[in-house]
Amino acid sequence: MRKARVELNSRVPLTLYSERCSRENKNGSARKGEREAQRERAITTTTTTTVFSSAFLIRPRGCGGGGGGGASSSSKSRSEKTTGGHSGRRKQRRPRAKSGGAEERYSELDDAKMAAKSLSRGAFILFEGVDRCGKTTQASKLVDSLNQSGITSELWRYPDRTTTIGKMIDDYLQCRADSDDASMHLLFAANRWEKKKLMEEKLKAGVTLVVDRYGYSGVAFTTAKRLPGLDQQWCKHSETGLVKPDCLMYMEISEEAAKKRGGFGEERYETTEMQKNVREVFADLREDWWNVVDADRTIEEVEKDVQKIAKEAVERCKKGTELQHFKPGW
Ligand code: FDM
Ligand code: MG
Repeated sequence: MRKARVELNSRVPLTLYSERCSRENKNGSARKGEREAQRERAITTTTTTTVFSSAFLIRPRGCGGGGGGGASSSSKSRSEKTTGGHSGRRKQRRPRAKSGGAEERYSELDDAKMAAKSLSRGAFILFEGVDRCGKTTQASKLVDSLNQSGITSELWRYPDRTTTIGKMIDDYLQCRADSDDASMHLLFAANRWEKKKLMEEKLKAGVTLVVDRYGYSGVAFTTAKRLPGLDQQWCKHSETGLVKPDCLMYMEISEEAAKKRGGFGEERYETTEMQKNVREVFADLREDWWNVVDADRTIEEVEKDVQKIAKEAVERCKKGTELQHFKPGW
C-alpha cells in the first residue's frame, strides 16, 4: 500500500509522513494506529489518481498534528495542480474531524468528494464548419439559452479581431493587407495563444465558453490552400498545448443548402474553391468524439440538438473533469 502511494505521489515528502507515523505508533498510540488503518481503507476505496492524491495530501495534518511541516512546497504545488487552483477554498470548507475512527473516515470521504468538486468547471463548447453552416447563429443562441437557465456562459470567436494580432488578421482577411501564408497561419494560432490563459481561468472559474471557430478552422483553412510544406502535420503543430474543447459541434451542411443561404461575402477565403477544399480537410480531421450536427435543417431543429449536446457537456464538466490540451500530433 505504502509502496503504491510512493509511485503515485512521488513529489510528496513521504519520508516525513511515514517517519512521523511510525514514531507515533511506537509511542504506544494503538488507537491512532487503528485510525490510520481505517483512513487507509477509506483512501483505497477512491479510484482516481486525482481524488486519491488529494485525499492523501491532507493526511499529514491528521498524522502529525497541523501538517504544516509535511505540507512542504512540493505538496502544495501538487495540491494546486490537482484542484485547479481552488485548494484554498477547499481547505476552508473542510469539515473538522473531532475524534474517533468512524468520524475521521467520513471526513476523509468528504475530502475525496471535495477534491472531485474542486475540479468542477465550465465547459469549452466549440462550433466548427464551413462558411454559412449556421455556427454563429447557433453559438449565440446557445449562449443565450445557457445564461437563461443559470449556466454562466460567454460567446467567444476566432479570429478575435479586437486584439493587435486580431487586427492584422482582419486586414488580411479583408484584403487590405497581404502576407506570407505560413506567417498568417501562425498569426491565427498566436491569436489563440494570446487568450489561452484567460480561457483557462474562465473555465476553471466555472464559466462555460461557447466558441465560434478554433484551431480546427486554423488547420482546415491553411491546409485547404494546398501549399507545399503547409500540410496538416505542420498546421497542427502551432496548436499543440492549447486548450482542447470538451465538446465539438461540427455543423455539417451540404453544398446545395449552403448555396441557398446566399452568396459569399467579400473576405479572402469566401470562394467556392476554398470552401470545397476546407470541407474536405474538415472531413479528414473528423474524430469519433465530434458531434456531427445536420445543419441542413431549420434553425429550430438544429437548436434542439445543439442544446441537448451542450447541456450534457456542461453537466460533465460541472461534475469535475480536468482541462484537456492538444498533445503533439494531436
Ligand atoms: N480562419 C479562422 C483561418 O483561416 N484560420 C483560423 O485559425 C481561424 C480561426 O478566418 F474564413 C478563417 C476562416 C474564415 C475567416 O472567420 C474568418 P469567420 O468566422 O468566417 O468570420
Ligand atoms: Mg466567413
